Amino acid sequence: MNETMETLEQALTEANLSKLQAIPNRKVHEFIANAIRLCKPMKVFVCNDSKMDTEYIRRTAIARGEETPLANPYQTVHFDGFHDQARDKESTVYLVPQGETLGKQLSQMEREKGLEIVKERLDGSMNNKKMVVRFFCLGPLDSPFSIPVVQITDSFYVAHSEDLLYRRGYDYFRRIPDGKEIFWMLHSSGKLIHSVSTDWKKRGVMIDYQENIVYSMNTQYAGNTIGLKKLALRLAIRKADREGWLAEHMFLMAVHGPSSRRTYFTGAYPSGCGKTSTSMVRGNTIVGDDLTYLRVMDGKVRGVNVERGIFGIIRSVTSKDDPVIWDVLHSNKPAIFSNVLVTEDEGVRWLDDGFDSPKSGINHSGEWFLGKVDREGEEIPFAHKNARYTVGLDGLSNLDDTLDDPRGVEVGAIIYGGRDKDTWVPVQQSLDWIHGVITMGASLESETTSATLGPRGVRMFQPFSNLDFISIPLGKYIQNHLDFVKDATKVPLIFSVNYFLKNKQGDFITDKLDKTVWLKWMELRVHNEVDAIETPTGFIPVYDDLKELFQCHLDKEYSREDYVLQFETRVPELLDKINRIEKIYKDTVSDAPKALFDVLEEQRSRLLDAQMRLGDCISPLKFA
Ligand code: SPV
Ligand code: MN
Repeated sequence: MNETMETLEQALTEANLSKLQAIPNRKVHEFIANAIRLCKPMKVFVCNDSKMDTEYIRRTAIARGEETPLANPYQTVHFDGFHDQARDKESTVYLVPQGETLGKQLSQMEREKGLEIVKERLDGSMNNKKMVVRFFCLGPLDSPFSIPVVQITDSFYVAHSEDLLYRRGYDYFRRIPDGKEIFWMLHSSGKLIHSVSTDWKKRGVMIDYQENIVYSMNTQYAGNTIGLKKLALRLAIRKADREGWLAEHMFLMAVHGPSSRRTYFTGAYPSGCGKTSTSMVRGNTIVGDDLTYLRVMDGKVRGVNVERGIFGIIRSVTSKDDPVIWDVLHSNKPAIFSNVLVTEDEGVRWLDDGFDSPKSGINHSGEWFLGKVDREGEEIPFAHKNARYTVGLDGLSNLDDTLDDPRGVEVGAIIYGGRDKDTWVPVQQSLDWIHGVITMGASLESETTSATLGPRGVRMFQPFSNLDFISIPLGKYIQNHLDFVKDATKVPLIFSVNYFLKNKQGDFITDKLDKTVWLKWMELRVHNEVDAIETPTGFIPVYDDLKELFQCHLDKEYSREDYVLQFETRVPELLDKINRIEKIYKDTVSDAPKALFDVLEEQRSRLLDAQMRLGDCISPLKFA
């Protein structure tokens, strides 16, 4: 008998072994056997797609204290460690084979050295725990987009979350051909006290792209542990690079136009900048809120949602602004809350939920009371700013009916948006594909938020909202975008949006719901049904069209003053931005395409020309 079978027979009960043997794939067996030898679990549970198995995962997450039931019997709450509340960019590294480099923008380590650290940290990491083995599919099943994934974890919370967020794939694994590329995820929460990872100083996410394996260690926060989310995205970007498609940090939605026309949009915004809320805007339908794969098929760009659920930021979710999510979170659909406050009556509260602040409860710091401070003397808010909800999309009243279409949907437009207080207008269309890729995607900047560890509110380079996950040299990634549509007969439009413009006093100058109008305007542009004004940085809306759209969709009087203030071309800020972006690419991206510098230079000279004629701050009416 070979070593793999020996390990599996020793570690698995007969029932679990037979579940595994029903998947006739040697590599699957080897990966699991290797993980068993390394992590030395007390027991192994192989989860199939049955209700019995998935219910066992949920119940065990509760029994082990990783989740706690709430008053609503369909809901639970999970807490991550006090220092483990967001994605840890610093400890996320690519393991790079000798002689290779991914460029200065990506954090990386010599592969052999990284694997030594992995071995040391995972050795015996499950010796008093049960290992869960799960099978999933990224993207719809049996589709050109499908990627099968094996997830191993010792966290039943992780396994349970994935059940809400991804398509079950045990049966799919039984029928995939032997040579099919598979992604492999191995996670251990490490040592636990009160169900919380304690070795967070040895936290790490290590991406061995040579073997398509991602290791996640000593952490529980979903963004660091849920293999199918950002860990698989990093592998998918490499696969997409090899195969000529794109793996993106984007929502996918249908914007509903006149006569119920549905036009599909993707949108890339950094975490915490309105991506989920845009995909949920009233009067439209959602396909996905976070991850999209894009391929050119029969000359058209088509996209799918990689996931089937939402791991969303709960802060500021209110019944008024987010009625669909609000309803799901108050229904009998399964939901996991994380890092919210649990009240005495087993309800949950989150920041800016529209009610008076609570005085006490349980949160990620334990027993919480008003005025509680951390070790540094900082006041602990009643819930974490990055508190989240995990739900399946199937509970949403605005779910688009194409979610599981194996061919995906035709994409009419792509949006790039960041958190930018002083530069970009609320919405504009790029001059063409290349201009959009370079001046919007590759030039995206955004202020940091609570979705990652570290300081907040700092303007950072965030190309394509995907920098945290890009796993190939950045210049190559940009070139792939430029080339992507070369065989397309219909090229999607590219837009930028900015929901975060402020006036000199520091107040936002657009309303939260105004994105409704920007979406409707973009939809009309896709079909050439509305005019636009050409400015040095792109096409912006005509006042009268916006006025009508505001009236029609928000029942709001939109003033010419607001329009002028929001859509003025801020030349000095735009020139500063070009200088910043150009410098980053010159200094840190040795393979940046020449087109990038050319397109930025053209934009600079258009801006300088306009500045000479019209001044620093140019009213949109002057371009009309
Ligand atoms: C994000 O931070 O972009 C998220 C949540 O969507 S995480 O799972 O942390 O990636
Ligand atoms: Mn995200």
